[in-house]
Amino acid sequence: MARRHQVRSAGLTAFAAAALASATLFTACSTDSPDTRSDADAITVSQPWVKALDDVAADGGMTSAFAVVENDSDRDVRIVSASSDVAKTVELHEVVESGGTTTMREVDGGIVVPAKGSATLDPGGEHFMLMGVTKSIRSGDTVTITARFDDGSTETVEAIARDFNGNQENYSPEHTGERS
Ligand SMILES: [Cu+2]
Repeated sequence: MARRHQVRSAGLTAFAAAALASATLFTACSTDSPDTRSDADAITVSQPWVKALDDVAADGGMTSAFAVVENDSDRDVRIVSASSDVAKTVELHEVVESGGTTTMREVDGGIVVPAKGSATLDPGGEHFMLMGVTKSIRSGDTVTITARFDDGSTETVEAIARDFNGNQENYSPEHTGERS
């Protein structure tokens, strides 16, 4: 009776030791090379451009900016807000189909750049919406756009203005008071 009990507890101990060892291994693995970079350091923004804007309304015009955003880290990175030197405000927008028309609206929770992946901001998709633009932006001009990430770090890029007439999305009703 006593011997049998001994054997069983030895078996349990071995099992516990093995479990502990694998838990330790797992921990060692996941903390091997912690990515301590800020979101901005993990992100590369390329091909930034902005739609040229010729006629600016007295109360400010609107245009959109685009880029390819790559994430070199093992975690998703989120763009939570943005600003620009030529706009009063910049919103993060997406384009959605609604009742047969395409409409743009603010992205809920910001723009996600997946781990080891990228987000392509382009006409017809996610974009920076520059609102309250008070001067015209001509093809070839550069405007400064700063993206702010979830952890508070920021990345500033110079976007080149281009004439672009495709994908003129409708503005959703809450987008503007300029509807006639
Ligand atoms: Cu928009």
